[in-house]
Amino acid sequence: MAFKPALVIVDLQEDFCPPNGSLAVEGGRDIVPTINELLSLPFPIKVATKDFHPQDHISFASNHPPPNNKPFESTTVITNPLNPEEKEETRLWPDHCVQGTKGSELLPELDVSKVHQIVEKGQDKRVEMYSAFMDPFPTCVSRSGLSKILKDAGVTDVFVVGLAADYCVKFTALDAKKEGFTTWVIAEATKAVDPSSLSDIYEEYATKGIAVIGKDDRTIRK
Ligand code: VGL
Ligand code: ZN
Repeated sequence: MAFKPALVIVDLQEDFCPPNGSLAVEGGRDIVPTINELLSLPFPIKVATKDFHPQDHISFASNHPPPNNKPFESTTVITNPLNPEEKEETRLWPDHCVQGTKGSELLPELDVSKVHQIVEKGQDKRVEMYSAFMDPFPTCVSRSGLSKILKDAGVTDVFVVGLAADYCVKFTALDAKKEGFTTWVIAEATKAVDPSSLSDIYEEYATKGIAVIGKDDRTIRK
C-alpha cells in the first residue's frame, strides 16, 4: 500500500494544561508550536481527539466514596459491563474534560483550521478510555470510530502527538499498532504526567515495533 500518513493529535485540551487545567501536565502548552508546525505539513489526514467525559464518569475521584477517592493516588477496579469476568484496575483523576465545560476545549492556540476531523472519546461513564481508538477491555465496550476513519481513508502510518505521553498518547500508539498501522510517536510533541515513566514506555514501544522519532526526521519516507 502506498505510504499514507495520518497525524493524530491527542487530547490537547485546557484541562490537561497550565495555567488552569484541573489535570495540568507540566509544559503541556509548550508543545503547541511544534504541533502547529506538524499541522503545516501535507499529512493527508489530520485528526484531533478530545477526552470528553460525562460528569458522572468512573475515572473521577469525586464519584467514589472516601477513603479511596484521592485524585492521582487512589485506584478503582472497573468491571466490564458487558463481561463481568473482565476487570481493570485504573487510577482516579480530578474531574476533567467534562462535556460542555471550558476545560474540555481544545487549546485556542492550536491551528484547528488545519484539522480535518475531531474525534471524541471517553463518553461512556462505565469505562476508562485512554486510547483514542477504544476502551481496554477484550470485550470492547466503546469505540471512538477513529480506526474506521483511518482505514476508510487508506491510512498506512499513524503519527501520534499530544497529551499525556504516559496515558492517552501511550495507549493510542499501542492501539494504532494493534489496529495494523505503522506507528510513530513524535517525542518532542508530547509531555508526560510523570516524565520518569518514559524510559519504560519507550522500551515497550521498541519491543512492540513502535518508533519514537523527532519532528524533523525525514528519513522515514518510503
Ligand atoms: C488522560 C488521564 C485521564 C490523557 C485522560 O489524555 O492522557 N489522562 N484522562
Ligand atoms: Zn480522562
